[in-house]
Order: sequence, then C-alpha cells, then structure tokens
Amino acid sequence: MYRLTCVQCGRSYPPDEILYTCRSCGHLLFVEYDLDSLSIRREEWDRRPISVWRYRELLPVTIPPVTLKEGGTPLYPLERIGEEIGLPHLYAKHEGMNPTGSFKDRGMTVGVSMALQLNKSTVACASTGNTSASLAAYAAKAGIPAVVLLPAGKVALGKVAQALMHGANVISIRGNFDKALEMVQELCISHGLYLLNSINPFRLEGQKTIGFEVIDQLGCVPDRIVLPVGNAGNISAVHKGLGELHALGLIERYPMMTGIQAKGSSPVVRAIREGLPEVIPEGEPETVATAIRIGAPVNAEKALTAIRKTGGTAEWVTDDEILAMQRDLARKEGIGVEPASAASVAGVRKLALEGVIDPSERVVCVVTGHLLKDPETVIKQCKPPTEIDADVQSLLSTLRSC
Ligand code: AN7
Repeated sequence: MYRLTCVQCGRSYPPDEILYTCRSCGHLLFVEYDLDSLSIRREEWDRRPISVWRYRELLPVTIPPVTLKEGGTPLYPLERIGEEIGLPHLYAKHEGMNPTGSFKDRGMTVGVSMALQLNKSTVACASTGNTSASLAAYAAKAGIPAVVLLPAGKVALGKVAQALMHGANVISIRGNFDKALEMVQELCISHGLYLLNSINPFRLEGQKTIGFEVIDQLGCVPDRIVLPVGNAGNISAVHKGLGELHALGLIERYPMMTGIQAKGSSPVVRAIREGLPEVIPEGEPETVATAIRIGAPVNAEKALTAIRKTGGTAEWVTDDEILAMQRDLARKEGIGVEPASAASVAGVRKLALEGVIDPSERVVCVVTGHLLKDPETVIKQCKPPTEIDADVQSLLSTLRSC
C-alpha cells in the first residue's frame, strides 16, 4: 500500500498515476508507504539473500520483477587508505559490482519493473552514461525498446558501448546533460514514453537499498555515509530509505549524509556552504568525472534536506584529487572504480584532513561505478605496457631495468 506524495506541498496521488511532478506546485514526488499496514520482520529479511529484492516489502513492485540479480555488492574495509588518513573504520560499498557496473541497476530493476506494471511499452532517459547503460540492459531483459539521450562527446566509452550493445536507440545531443534531461522530459510527457531518470519516484526506491545493505553488512548504522553527487538522486534515495527504517523502529539514528561533488560542478556544495534555500544551477559544469558533470541537479531539494537534517555536509574535490584517489583505490586496495566514484573517497580524505570527520567515525563511502566504465581516463594516467621481443632474455633484461 503506497501513494505518490509531493515533497513540498504534501498533495498525494494514486500509485498508478503516471506523474513525475506535483500538479499543484511542480515539485518532485516520492513513494509514501502505509508503514503500519506492512508486515516487516528483520529475521525474514535476514533469511533472504542480500540483494535489492531482500527488501521487497519496501518496494512498489507487485509483479514478478525484471531482474539481472542486482545489489548484494561487497562492502570492503579500506585499511591502507584509512590508516593513511587516520580513519580506522573506513569502508567502501562497491556498486561497480552490479550487473552493468553501477548502482543504477538497483534503480532500473525497480523502474523497468514498474514500467511493465504500469503497462508502458517504451522507456527513456537522459544520461551522463551509467543510467543509459543500465536502462538499455533492463529494457533488453524486459523485451521493450529504450531511447537514451547522451551529451555528445562527454560520455565515457564503456557506457556508450553498453547502451549500444544492449540495443537502445542511442541519441547524442549537441548540448550538456541538463539540456538532454529537459528534452527527454518533454518527449516523455508529450509522447507517453516512460521516463526513467531520477525524477521518477519508483527508480529511487531501488537505489535506497544501498543504505539497507550497508546496515545489514556492517551490523550497525554507520556514523556517516558519503556519496558522489550529480543529480542528487542517490543521496536522497538512501536518506529516504533510512527514514523508513527509522519509522519502522529498525534503526535508532541516522548516519550523517555527506555529498561530494567535483569542483567544476558543485552547486550542492555551494548551497550547503552558503546556507541557500535551494541550489543555483551552474551553466557550464566541467569535470573529468563525466558521470557527475551536472549543473542543475533535479533532486537537489531532497538532497539539501537529507544533508541538513542528518548533520552531514557537502564538499568538493578537484579533478586531480579525484584521479589521485582513483589510483590509490586501485593500487592500495585493489578496488577499481570510475572517477566519479573515487570522488566520494577523495572527499573523505579532504574532510578527514580538515578535521571535519572525527577519527572515531565509522564511515562508508559509496563507490558508484566500475573502473572499466571509463577506460580512456585510466589509460591516460598509466604508463603504457612495455613492448619487448618474444624471448626470455629480453624479458629478463626489461625486468632488471625496472
Ligand atoms: C558513477 O548516468 O546521472 O547524484 O545519467 O554515474 O544520483 O545523480 C549518473 C550519475 C555518481 C551521481 N556516480 O548520482 C547518469 C547519471 C556515478 C554516476 C553519480 C552518477 P546522482
């Protein structure tokens, strides 16, 4: 039992209405469950394998879901990096280990299932890359067409490859992500395609399970959860899910929700620092972390609430800091992530060195996408392989000179 409720004015709508924003005030909607009517037992959850669908009572899908077995991603202790920056209880939740290599799969298993539940026959999104890769795969699994709009020349190679290979109709626009989102919204509203960007309230339901899994894997609520922020959907989703656990009496406190952006694309950080009631969009966002190259985050309103209510914070990191942490994660921890994902840990390093994060804190960074998503940015940072003649003598002399 649930309804769609406006985050601003509280007006609510029936669950089967295809609606992305409030008809009265234009703000975003969220899925509001009648928590009293749900029978949720922790022991029952514990008996199920860890995955998005472990938590199905708190998801809106009532049909057999379109699933590629998403979630259940590893939570790694970051021992070496933690020691270097003075945080002995530092962890990374590796969302790059999802079926298409990013956390978007949690949203898409729910979102594409909802498309079928609502009898929609075509799905669409705008994307900085990962959303399009994930939507393409889940639409393929569902057997329905997908249309994806990408900012031309600004999407990492692996992501475009996935969207194309999974058979989406891939369109590059000569404009940035914010423009692509505007266009796809217009298309969906005028032509009845089902929009699966993060303004879709159902998609975020899947993503909230990151927080549920963190608590189950850690065995307690961490002091802080740190996420890279682009459209601010994920940080909002995780906070919303924790609110449900809190209302159900399953947790007693909230982690401090902490958002990290790239310096060249940081409207949420500015709003938090300056105490603004809403974000001021940035017209020309720029960063090596193309996944979070977003100047007008559509979920900013919810993210500001999540950060402020939990006593969290927002911080930016430079492209150099992001890439340095991408290398550290790869070389000191064996964890391969794309640049946007390294931003969360780079942000933690900065906040720890500034004394904002206390050494006693249990901190979980969500690393959102896999290293192989953006091979070009990886190759640019590394020395090319040493090419030698195919004989052992050459091999030995090369190794000696290293
Ligand atoms: C790896 O794919 O927006 O703050 O269109 O791919 O919820 O937007 C991707 C976002 C972080 C930011 N890390 O999450 C898209 C898209 C990675 C991402 C984010 C994205 P939100």
